[in-house]
Amino acid sequence: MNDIIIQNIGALILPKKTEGPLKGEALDELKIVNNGTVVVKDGKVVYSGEYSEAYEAKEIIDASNKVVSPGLVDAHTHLVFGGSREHEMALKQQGVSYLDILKQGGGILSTVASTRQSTEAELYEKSKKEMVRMIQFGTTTVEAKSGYGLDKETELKQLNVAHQLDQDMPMRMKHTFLGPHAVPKEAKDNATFLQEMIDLLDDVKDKADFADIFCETGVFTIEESRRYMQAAKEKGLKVKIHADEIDPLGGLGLAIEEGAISADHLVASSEADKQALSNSDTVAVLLPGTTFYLGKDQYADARGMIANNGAIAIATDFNPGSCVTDNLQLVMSIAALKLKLTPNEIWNAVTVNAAKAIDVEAGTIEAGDQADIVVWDIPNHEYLPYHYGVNHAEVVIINGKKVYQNTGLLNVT
Ligand code: IZC
Ligand code: ZN
Repeated sequence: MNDIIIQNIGALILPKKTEGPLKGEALDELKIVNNGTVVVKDGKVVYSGEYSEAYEAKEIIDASNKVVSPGLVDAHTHLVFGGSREHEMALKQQGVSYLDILKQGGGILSTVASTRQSTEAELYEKSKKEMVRMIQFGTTTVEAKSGYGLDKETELKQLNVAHQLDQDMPMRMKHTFLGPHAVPKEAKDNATFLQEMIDLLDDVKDKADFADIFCETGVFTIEESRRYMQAAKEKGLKVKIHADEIDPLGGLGLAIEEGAISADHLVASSEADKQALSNSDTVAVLLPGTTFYLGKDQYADARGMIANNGAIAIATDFNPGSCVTDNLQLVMSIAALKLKLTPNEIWNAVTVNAAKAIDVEAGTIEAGDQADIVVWDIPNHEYLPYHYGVNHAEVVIINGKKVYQNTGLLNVT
């Protein structure tokens, strides 16, 4: 007997399974089946496609007038951290920039102080709450970065907490070491600190899938980033980079040269670097929620990157400073409004392409796939980015199990 049949699906979103990420015009291609059926058994998809009555199951979910999609993949988050930075909001209102706050010892360094002070149990409970919220918003796979320790003990503490959550929580996870996220106050100089983080790669390489670095004015240079990425690759880690978030240092070009699995942010990337995307499978992970939250007018040039045959993914960048939301649906709306992505491009960017950016088999609903599926209470696939800032997820299934259902109000008739 099957476990679940989702029946009469108004619109069933079926992103295409491909070897590499969807690039250029292919990003706008999305299969949508009207009146579809999905069948789930033992954690896997048994059938997905046109309406079928050939199956029986213990539970039937009627999805008439609703949309069903793969669970969302959030390919860039700073999930585990101590404290919060609401006091920075007033500074921002007074016009103090993100990098100036960091230079004054706030920003990332303020979160580093809180994370060092937090126990593993405290970090676990706090991050678990965020994961619960992510699941409620329809995210079923998440990448989690370290980077608020900037010392061996705390970086390992963050990675350990993330691995404990990976074991305990239903979501699928990927793990990233972001030791070179900022230069701590006690460091002698940038180069010495970077070498410490390179030396740490041996200690973290079994706990991380990726090594990441913040390449930015006042943080790490292009040359330092290259040194770090090459050292990480020698240890067998795939590499990522926070590139051209604020200043156009050339991080995207470096990522492509070094064969990074993703280059993230890319707000200020040069034309030449964007053109280089055409011959590369490096995924451009765009984080428009961050641009919005930093109050900037200039967003990443997603249309230009797609015109250059680039591969685009969209993620939240959930973190306590520059994008304090774990709602990927909201970021899908910002992607529509500010990056001018089409609904098809947006769905691909938060499913299959996001999965490629973190090297995970996710983002599709085909027979044999792990059954990570969301039922959305919306009439069609274009509706989600349109009706923004709210939660449209009605049922979330991870590994074939219903893990969330919106049960509505209490004591209201
Ligand atoms: O805590 O501010 N950009 N790192 C690089 C961040 C944002 C996270 C933070
Ligand atoms: Zn980030």
